[in-house]
Amino acid sequence: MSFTTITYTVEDNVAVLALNRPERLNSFNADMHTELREALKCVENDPLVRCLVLTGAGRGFCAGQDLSDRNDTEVPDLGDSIDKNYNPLIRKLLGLPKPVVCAVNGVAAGAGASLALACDIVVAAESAYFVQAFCNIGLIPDSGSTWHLPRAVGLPRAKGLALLGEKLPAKKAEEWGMIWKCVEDDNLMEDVMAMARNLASKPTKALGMIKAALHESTANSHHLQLEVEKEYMRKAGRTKDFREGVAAFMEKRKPLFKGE
Ligand code: T3D
Repeated sequence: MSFTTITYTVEDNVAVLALNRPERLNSFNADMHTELREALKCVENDPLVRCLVLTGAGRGFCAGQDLSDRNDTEVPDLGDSIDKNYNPLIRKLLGLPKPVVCAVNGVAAGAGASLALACDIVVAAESAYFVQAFCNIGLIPDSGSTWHLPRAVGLPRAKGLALLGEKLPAKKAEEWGMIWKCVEDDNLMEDVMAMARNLASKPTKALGMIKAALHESTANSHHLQLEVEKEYMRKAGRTKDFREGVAAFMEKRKPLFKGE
């Protein structure tokens, strides 16, 4: 498959998707949204893909919407843009029954920051930073940021970030619990790929169910969540990987999970 605004490769059961418009800090345009949809379909449907790594080409991760597409005199319907492009992208990532690791290689601004927050595990290079840039141009945080941010860092910090639109360095994002960890710039891809290969060797179906159960917990009472756990446990118990996990434990060997 050939793409122009992203790159997509698969190796060792890990798909690596890189946003690839470095001259615009990988900001989103219509073509990129179309190609992202195509690539995420491949991730979802390819049984060989058991983990996705999302990153950016060049010095930035993603600077949100390409503002040169918004620089005209017509009043745009941004709700339409959110509905057609951003919300489906975020929903797809959250609903993907496979782990998604985000390697934040540089600035993540606007919807680029929201994109990172929608991934399951976020690892950022030390020189990277996050900006809720929306308020700087008269917009509001989108792509799930108003949902993820307060849950990740608490309401007072979420408000500070969203209202001030200042840079949050990766190290501070780690201290605040907004991301999994911050690593030295030179180690970013090596660390992320090691993590991704490890995730890809785990029982994929169970990982998908863990992700879904954790997401569902945010809307459920404790009582209801116990029921959710029961149902996923029922499904997990029927997977081949569960049988393999128990057999390997009993035989004192390393399990060989196949994502089945
Ligand atoms: O519209 C809808 O559909 C609704 C949805 C909206 C979602 C959103 O994401 S709204 C928020 C949009 N994003 C921003 O407001 C961020 C704008 N960019 C910046 O604030 C800064 O560029 C950064 C903080 C991200 C990085 O700063 P810096 O100093 O490292 O780089 P720079 O010099 O500003 O940018 C480098 C180049 O990338 C530059 O081009 P040039 O001058 O070299 O030709 C710059 O114009 C371009 N660039 C950066 N961000 C964008 C962009 N071009 C278009 N759109 C961008 N978002």
